[in-house]
Amino acid sequence: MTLFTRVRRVGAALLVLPWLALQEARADTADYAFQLVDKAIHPGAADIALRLVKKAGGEPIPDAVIFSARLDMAPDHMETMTAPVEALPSTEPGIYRFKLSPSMAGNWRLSLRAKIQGETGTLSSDLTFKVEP
Ligand SMILES: [Cu+2]
Repeated sequence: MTLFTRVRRVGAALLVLPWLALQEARADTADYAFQLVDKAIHPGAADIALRLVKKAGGEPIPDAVIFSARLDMAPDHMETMTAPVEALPSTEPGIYRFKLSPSMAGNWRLSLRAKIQGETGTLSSDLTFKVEP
């Protein structure tokens, strides 16, 4: 079992938490956001880097635990079209790397759920970006 498989099982367990608890948790982490560092992504396999920052001040936040990551084409009304997301080792504090394998050009959404050190809530973050032909 890979680390990421285990991480995803934790994510699945957390998804059964009552909806209200999730809403409450999100308020605790509203001060944080993931930002896409890479801009050019093409169909196939692409290694990308995300920066996790505190919105006020923009300082990088290390050691967050991303327990769920889903890539789909919801922005182009193809929510059921998903593509693999693989977590890669981080190379610097506050940077989180993934291998994405989008199958076609168009607009994609990366949905992340993460725990932040010292915060009790769950950060729920959706990033949309264009995959160029
Ligand atoms: Cu599609």
